Amino acid sequence: MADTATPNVIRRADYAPPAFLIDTVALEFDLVPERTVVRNTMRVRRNPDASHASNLELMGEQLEFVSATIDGAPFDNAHAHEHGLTLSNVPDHFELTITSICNPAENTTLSGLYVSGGNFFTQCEAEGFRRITYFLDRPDVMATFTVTLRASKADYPVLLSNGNLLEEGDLPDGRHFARWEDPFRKPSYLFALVAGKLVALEERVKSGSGKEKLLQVWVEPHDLDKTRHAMDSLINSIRWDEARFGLELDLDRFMIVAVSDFNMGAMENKGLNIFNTKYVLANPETATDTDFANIEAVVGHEYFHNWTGNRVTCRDWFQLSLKEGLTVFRDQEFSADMAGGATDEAARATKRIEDVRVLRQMQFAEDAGPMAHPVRPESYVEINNFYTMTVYEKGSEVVRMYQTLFGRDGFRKGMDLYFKRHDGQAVTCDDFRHALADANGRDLAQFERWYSQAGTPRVSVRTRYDAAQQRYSVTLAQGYGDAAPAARETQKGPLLIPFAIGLIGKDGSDLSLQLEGETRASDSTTRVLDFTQTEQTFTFVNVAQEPLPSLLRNFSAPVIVEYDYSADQLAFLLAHDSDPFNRWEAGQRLATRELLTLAGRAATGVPLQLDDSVVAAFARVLTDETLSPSFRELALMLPSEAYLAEQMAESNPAAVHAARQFVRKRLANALRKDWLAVYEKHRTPGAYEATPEASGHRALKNLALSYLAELDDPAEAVRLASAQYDAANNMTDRSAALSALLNAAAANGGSIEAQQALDDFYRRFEKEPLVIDKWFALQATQRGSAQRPVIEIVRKLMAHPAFNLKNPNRARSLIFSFCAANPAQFHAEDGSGYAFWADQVIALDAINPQVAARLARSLELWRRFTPTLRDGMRAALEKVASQVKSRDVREIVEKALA
Ligand code: B3K
Ligand code: ZN
Repeated sequence: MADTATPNVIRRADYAPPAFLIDTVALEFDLVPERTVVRNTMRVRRNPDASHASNLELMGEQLEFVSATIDGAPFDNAHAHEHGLTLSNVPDHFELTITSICNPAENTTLSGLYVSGGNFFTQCEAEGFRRITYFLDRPDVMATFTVTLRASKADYPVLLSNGNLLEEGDLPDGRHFARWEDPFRKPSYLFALVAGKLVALEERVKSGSGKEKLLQVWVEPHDLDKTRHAMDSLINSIRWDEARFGLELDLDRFMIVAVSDFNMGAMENKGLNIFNTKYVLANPETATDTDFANIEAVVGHEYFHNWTGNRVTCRDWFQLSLKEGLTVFRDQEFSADMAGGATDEAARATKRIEDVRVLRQMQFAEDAGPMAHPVRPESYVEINNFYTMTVYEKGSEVVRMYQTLFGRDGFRKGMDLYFKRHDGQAVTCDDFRHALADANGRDLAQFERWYSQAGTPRVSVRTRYDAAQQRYSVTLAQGYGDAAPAARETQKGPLLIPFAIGLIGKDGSDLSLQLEGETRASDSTTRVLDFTQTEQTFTFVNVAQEPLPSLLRNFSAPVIVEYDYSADQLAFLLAHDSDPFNRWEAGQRLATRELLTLAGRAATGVPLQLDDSVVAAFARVLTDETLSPSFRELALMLPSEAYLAEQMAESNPAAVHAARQFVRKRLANALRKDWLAVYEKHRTPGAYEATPEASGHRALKNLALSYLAELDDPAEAVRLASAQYDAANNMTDRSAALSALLNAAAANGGSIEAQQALDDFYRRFEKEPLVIDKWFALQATQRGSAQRPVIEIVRKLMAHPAFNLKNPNRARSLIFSFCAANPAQFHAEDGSGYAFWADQVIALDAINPQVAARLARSLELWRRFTPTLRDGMRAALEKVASQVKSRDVREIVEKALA
């Protein structure tokens, strides 16, 4: 219904090849902030594989058309309109030159060519190139680009574009130029230019075949001391892609540029990656361990796109996961290898747990609401709304399943075949699947459903032990439960689910596994079952004792497993499972179940109590010195409030908050001595090191501090946190101490120590925008109280001189942090959070639709909440729907209300 009511729905089924192709592009830019002139000369020809069209329809937005010539002669049959330029009755092949003007200074959308901090930057994916010049701005039109940049030499001493620098020199009137050439054909979304006052950290490395490569990380001069980690991450990425996939850097030069105004994380433009400063700049004083890890992951991600995305690109935007799912999988594997190599399963598991936590909290929620869509969507109104958790994170899980099915070597064979077949092409998710299938001699027709069906699959498990026959049967049944309407209409049949399983004996060790019909037990104590039918039974034989099943080891498929474990069984798995992921999972299941029961009680006003056995299970993890600190930190962290609220039949954020706080306080008070001991033991004195080990110690120590801040008498925690704040030589410890002080003070409406630390933090880092973002975010996500609701603090901060709605990082640090990461305060019964949300979506809509649309999504699950909250959210959504202008926000709110 939404589809017919909304105009301009783009459908996958309507794909048609372009009527014309463009082989070469020569761009000339005269860069002036308010009035940049772009001259674009293209070699155009009719596409032999498309149906005939007499007109050439070029896309263009927010451009002032100046002139068009064909083969050097003025062309009068050119008609400029709101969406582009129509050239009527064009020849079969010709050289087309178009001159147009754009206004980068006024471009607050940060899509196309824009000015940030006095420098020029571009962002073209998905459809920003048409805001720079008229073009066939679609990924299946691939051309080679030459780019000439001209600008004032004093104002823009550095002029960069894709590929290799051909020449540079001076021009009259204090201007200069640079000419760049990218030897590889590419779609327009990978075009980039940068011009301004920037400096670079440089390094020369030899690639696998012995060729020398120039690597540069470009930043504003005062940030040069924060580039080392990004450079190291880039070098590690280059080495890793050679070693793991045999993929070499194909250009002589590879550049990363940091910009502080950026809509997302980073962009993989060919040879000229443009990054949000957040994912480049780091030193121990300004960046946390998480920041260091994120920088490594994002630098890797964008670098890996050079092959998965750039050399082989997408035929159309419905295939987005072809490059994004695959590249997320590659960056996850890179980070895991960097942390634990190929064999340290415990270290790899830390990364896996973090990734799965994000998937379950964010992607499962997406799949349960009005924006639910398959990994390969069927339709969209605004493609920028489909850079989603489903396309990225579920897409990555889909790619991971090939590796789970075929092993690392089989996966590598599939990748090799994919590049052999498709290098230089714009292809589809089907092409990728066929390469994996053919390289491994397996029919993967059923696997296609992972790309076309939305919703989170549920696998329910029944087990039966026959002691006399020594047989253990596991019956798996798959379905989607009560799926969201948007998901339900895509569901056609059962999936091929690689279901990894182990069986655990009474002493906690793995039993050997032999399936019925096999002549002997397999070497591995984990088996990946090919689960392909709606219901299927797998029978293990020679099972001498009744085992405890360890299900979906290492999270072998993006599904929800339903199995009725007792609390004792979960505690046993938490203590013994040889699969580190499932050890963590057992603790999470135990905690989730307990927390949901408590939230139900809190919702109806019944007093809360926590079973001693749960406290005991946590105590064992806390004091188990054989477990790595990072694992303990993950295992002792309770599921997030957002995740828990989503699990309730009717989401009740206040009840979830009450329950979770109750458990945190109970664990804090009951295990006070242990938390203190852990706090002392895991300090990291001496110089800061960003290694996984050191950051594991800090994570566990700071988790202990956060629990200590929950004590009924927090005086000791406040003393420890203040001392840690003052003595910290790194941002991880300093921000954790500040957060502990804020939360310890919340119940009393604030404290002197917390206020002093906040003021000190601001003064200390006034000149570091990324740290000031943290200062805003810490306040927006802090715990509130009846006397001091966080909305009041947020409103006040909106008027702070350092707040700036136009800067996406700053908007995210205050507004998104409050609306999306502080559920108990945002969902206040009085609707104050929703009113604030509506005002901000509307304000952002006029500045930057992409950022506004992201914020708009924080109410999409409104139907799942309690009646009062539901009414408040609907009213706010209706208000936004009646006022927004952009296609981006309109799609989100209309889908939410439909
Ligand atoms: N490909 C870009 C995302 C572009 C988003 C456009 N709205 C970054 C990435 O995934 O690597
Ligand atoms: Zn990407």
